[in-house]
Amino acid sequence: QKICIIGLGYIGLPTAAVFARAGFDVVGVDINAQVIELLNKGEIIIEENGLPEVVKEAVESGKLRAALAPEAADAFIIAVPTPVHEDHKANVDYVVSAVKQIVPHVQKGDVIIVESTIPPRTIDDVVAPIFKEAGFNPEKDIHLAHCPERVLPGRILIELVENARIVGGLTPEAAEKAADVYRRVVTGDILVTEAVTAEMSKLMENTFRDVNIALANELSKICGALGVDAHKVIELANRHPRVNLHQPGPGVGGHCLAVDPYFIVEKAPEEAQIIKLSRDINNSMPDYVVDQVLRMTGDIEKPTVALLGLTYKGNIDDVRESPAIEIVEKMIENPRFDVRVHDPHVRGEQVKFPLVSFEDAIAGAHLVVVLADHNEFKELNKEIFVAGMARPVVFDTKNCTGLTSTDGLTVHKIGDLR
Ligand code: SAJ
Repeated sequence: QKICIIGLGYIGLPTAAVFARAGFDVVGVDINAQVIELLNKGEIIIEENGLPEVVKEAVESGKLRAALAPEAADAFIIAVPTPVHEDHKANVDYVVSAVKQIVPHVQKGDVIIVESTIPPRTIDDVVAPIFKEAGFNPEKDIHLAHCPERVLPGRILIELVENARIVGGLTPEAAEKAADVYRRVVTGDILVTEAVTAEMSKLMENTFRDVNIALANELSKICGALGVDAHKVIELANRHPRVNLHQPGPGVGGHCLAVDPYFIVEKAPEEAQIIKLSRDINNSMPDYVVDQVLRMTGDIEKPTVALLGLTYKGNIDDVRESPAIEIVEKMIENPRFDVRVHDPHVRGEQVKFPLVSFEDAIAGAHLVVVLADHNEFKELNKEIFVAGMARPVVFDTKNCTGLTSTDGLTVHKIGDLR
């Protein structure tokens, strides 16, 4: 069986590799010529555990190759981004153009799967009509489905195979046909439903997490105002068998949690109250962090502040929608600070400001702010800071370093300043 996958990013590429490993003939399509050229040599530019090896093997076996244009196949999988516009409305342009791109190659009986996250009703109201216009009966001639990806960056190769998978068809038959495709690679349960239910389920998964993180962030602000240790409260409350408070932090980033809830708000603005407020609370965190930094350094005329970690979470190289980037930019703009930035996972060309080594970042600094929970930062010990900094103060916004205030070192967490 042949599969054509449109979009070779964080989802499309591992998906292509996993299907190739399972014996499918896979052609991966992307608009980025560099990605195509590299992939055909068995190389990739994204960082993901285990991915380089699986891709290399798939390309060498001849089961995976890359091309700039789609080709006829038995199944098509669309894995392109769905960004949000400035006004927080979903931008499904990439999905629409991917669908239009494959239409000339689609034959009756083919399975067409959209994995990209899409607002509720997009399969019914946007994708199906494109096939109708092209002369297909979308309910009879083809099998159209939405199968949202639910993998966690850093664990993509494991979760692609092991997670339960929602398969929502435009028709029950479409759902079954799409499910058959995933059954060849997925060991988790395949959950068959309607397209619109699949769309809504995917969005609610990420919304659930975003709302819960907002609750944790609000808790940390409340604790800051009342002089209570938020992390201790979370630790203790979570010993209740039915409570699972999430972790506060410098904000919510990435291309999923910081975006998907808006797709629901857009479709039901009157009803989606908690969802909207949660987005606002999480978006307020970078300013809150900068405020805390100002208070920690208020007594120094032009403090040197080392900012460690730029990615939206630890041990990845992805800076999309990263609150850390927002914090860095706000601090660089503020003439009060002398800012130095370091991230062991980020390359200089990914960001608009200079990056320095860890040693250069902390040398002579008055404050270190940890903004991502990379493993590298979890291994740092007190002596490194005491020896290198002008004033050894660490603001651990991710509560990840394991450092506590002891002789010679002051450690702050989110929300611990009154
Ligand atoms: N975060 C917190 N506190 C927490 C947990 C996370 O502040 O307690 C922050 C992280 O630092 C990060 C953001 O939230 O900035 C998002 O990170 P994440 O690890 O929660 O999730 P993503 O965006 O990497 O991946 C999510 C996952 N969704 C869920 O866990 C419900 C993943 O399974 C989805 O496939 C992915 O979104 C997606 O593509 O939709």
